[in-house]
Amino acid sequence: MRVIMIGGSGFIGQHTAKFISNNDLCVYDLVPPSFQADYVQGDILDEKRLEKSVDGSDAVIFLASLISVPRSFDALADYMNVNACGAASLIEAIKNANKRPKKVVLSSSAAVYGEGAYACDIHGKVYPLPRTQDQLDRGSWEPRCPYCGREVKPLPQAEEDELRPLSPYALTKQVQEWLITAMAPRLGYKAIVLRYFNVYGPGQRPDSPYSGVITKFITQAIREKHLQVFEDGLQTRDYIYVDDVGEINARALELEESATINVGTGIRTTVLQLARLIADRHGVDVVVGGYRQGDIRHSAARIDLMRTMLGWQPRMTIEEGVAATENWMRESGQLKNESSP
Ligand code: UD2
Repeated sequence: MRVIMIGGSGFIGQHTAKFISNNDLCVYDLVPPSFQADYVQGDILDEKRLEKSVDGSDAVIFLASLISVPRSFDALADYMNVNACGAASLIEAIKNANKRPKKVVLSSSAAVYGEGAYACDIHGKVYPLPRTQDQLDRGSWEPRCPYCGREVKPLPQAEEDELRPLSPYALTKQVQEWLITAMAPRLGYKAIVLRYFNVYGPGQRPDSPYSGVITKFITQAIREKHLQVFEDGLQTRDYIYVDDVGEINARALELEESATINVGTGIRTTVLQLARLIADRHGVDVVVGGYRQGDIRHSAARIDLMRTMLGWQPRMTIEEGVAATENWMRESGQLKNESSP
């Protein structure tokens, strides 16, 4: 099968490549991949060049996106251009190709759920309103029932839940989902939307203020700085190791039907647990306080579809994954430049 990975040179692409190496693989990206594959240098918005690369491919794995929730508030046009227009550009390319691909696997994000669904003792399943600036300034971190104002308990995020994106980033992922899914029957491909939860592991950029929290904390700990945990640290995320995600992408290529599937572990970890896990190994402090605009409070996946449709169960525990990530950061010399943030 000829597979084209668009935006395939990045963090998730390099781990996906290991699991699809038995295919005829092509990477379309601005920078060349670090692994063996045909390579076309190109911009996601260059429809003509994209069309040439897509033409004749059996499947597309679409990984080209800007990924930071906080940065998306300051770079609206970039996020709309790369993420939303990028997906539109792919569709134009598919539409105009002589031989269209039969499958498109989209890397979407759990961010599309926004704050997600919660359980209220009185009102059952509810969708809390986004936390207001005033609530956050007062340190009132937990979402509340929109009807009675009581604190509510987070439910696992399920694929059929309402989508209520809370950041420009999340909105662009929803646009990608909508475009890729809605155009599938018209253009004759199957759309497999994968909603990644918090992906981490070797290859993730550690040196930017917008890096994922795990590589950021490991960087701070190795540099003997304190770890800055936002809110009260009891917010939760579902962290999934990047090799697990790579294998899931490979399995998604085998699916014969369109589907939308969560990609997580189903396990909630508080940011404080994560910080302590890393801080204790290094003997550094954890400092709690402050908050980030647009952050949701709780996030964990319901993974029944991932199990049944992809036959998959996550392998790496957070302890093993954090250790493997730290080894990679040390061995690959990621932290040589001490002046970077
Ligand atoms: C991640 C992904 C995003 C999306 C989403 C899906 C990155 C950079 N972002 O967003 O693309 O797919 O997951 O669930 O991978 N935090 C601290 N201290 C810090 C930095 C972060 O306490 O110095 C907290 C932050 O407030 C949040 C949690 O750590 O509660 C995770 O933050 P993140 O930036 O790693 O990821 P998130 O969930 O915003």
